Parts: sequence; structure tokens; C-alpha cells
Amino acid sequence: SQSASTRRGALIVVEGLDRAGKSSQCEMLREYLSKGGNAVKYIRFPDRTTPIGQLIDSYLRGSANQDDHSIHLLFSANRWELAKSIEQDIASGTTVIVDRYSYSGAVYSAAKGNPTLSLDWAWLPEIGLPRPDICLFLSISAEEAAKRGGYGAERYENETMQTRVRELFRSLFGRQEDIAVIDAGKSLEEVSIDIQSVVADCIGRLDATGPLRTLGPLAK
Ligand code: NYM
Ligand code: MG
Repeated sequence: SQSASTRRGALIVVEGLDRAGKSSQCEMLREYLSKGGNAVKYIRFPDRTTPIGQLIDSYLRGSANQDDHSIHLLFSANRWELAKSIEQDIASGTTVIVDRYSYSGAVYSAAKGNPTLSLDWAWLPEIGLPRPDICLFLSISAEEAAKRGGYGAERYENETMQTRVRELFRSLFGRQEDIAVIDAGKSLEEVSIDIQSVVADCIGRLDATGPLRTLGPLAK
């Protein structure tokens, strides 16, 4: 149970297109925080280990089809089913690093171009989830992405989708707070240092920030 003096952990989200370097940066950040004496945990969405996550995994690998809205709500449900455990970790002083979150959830679904699945519609089921203290967007150009090699074999891993996803991330981030755009076109070490300085600043401000908040609606 939480003592009155326990400083809460931070909720840190890392977002970006495929091959932006999210997983490597999450690992380097985990190491940095843990060496600095912080309790830290790494999670990723989708969490493919739960029953809902297994449905998502089959969909992404192409072995199952789903209506666009239905799979969208399953991705969101996958976050909701872990929300309590995230809140508990944060309250007990653990900083949680999250590899993809609601931002990917909204933009990948909206990028499909389904006329009844707009960015605004896609954001709605995210409202009320634990709100990140900072979302680091690892930004790479289309050219840099192409240099980093071929796409994987999963659904969404193609040029057309990635281009739309890039544009939608931009417009979404203009409508949410606590977003830090990181130039991820640099070396792993340089990017990692930029991330560390943003995160250190965020953790330094936590007392002033108060308790963990919840995600709100998109600004107009
Ligand atoms: N994705 C991820 C979504 O479409 N909606 C979501 O809510 C989330 C979290 O899943 N191409 C997509 C983006 C990715 C794919 O993610 C799998 P990863 O990080 O490649 O395992
Ligand atoms: Mg991927």
C-alpha cells in the first residue's frame, strides 16, 4: 500500500512510426532511469498476451479479419484492461514507460480512410485513460524511414499507410498537450540524450503536476 510520502512514478509514452527506433529508445531510457535509482517498468501496446491482445495479434498478422471499428475498439479495450495496473504502479512510485499508446490507436485507425472512422471518432474511447505526463514522438522523415530498410509483413506496414499515419500524428499532436517532438533522425546515442533531458525535466516537475491525470477530449 502507498505511504503518504511515496512520490508517484511518471507515465512516459514513446510514439512514432514503424522503424523510428521506439523499442531501442525505450530500452535505453529504462536503463538510464533505473541507474538513476528509479523504479521503472516497460510495457507495450498492443499487449498481445491477453485474450483481447491475441485477437489483435491475429488481425495484425493477417490470419483474421475484423470490421475497422471493431478492431479499433479492441485496441482501446486492450489499454483499458491494463489501466488499473498502470495506475497502481504509478501510485506506488514506479515510472512506467509505454511503447505506443492512444496516439497510435487513433492515428492508425483513422489512416484507413473509412468514412465513419475519423480521427475525432477514434479518439473518443481513449478519454478517461491514464494520461501520460509526457509523450515523446520520435520523428523521422519518409526519406530516413526508407533508408532504414524494408517494412515488416504485418498489416499497416506499407508506404501508403505510413504516409497517412505521419500526417495524422502531426494533426493529433496539435490537439493534445504534453507532447515532445524528438528528432529521431540522429544517432541512437544522440536521440537517447535528447530523450533523457526531456524526461528528467518531466520527472522534476511531477510534484507540481500533482496526481496522475486522465486523457481528455481533443482540442478543436
Ligand atoms: N496499432 C498499435 C494500432 O493500430 N492501434 C493501436 O492502438 C496500437 C497500440 O499496431 N503497426 C498498430 C501500430 C503497429 C501495430 O505495433 C503493432 P508494434 O509496436 O509494431 O508491435
Ligand atoms: Mg511494427
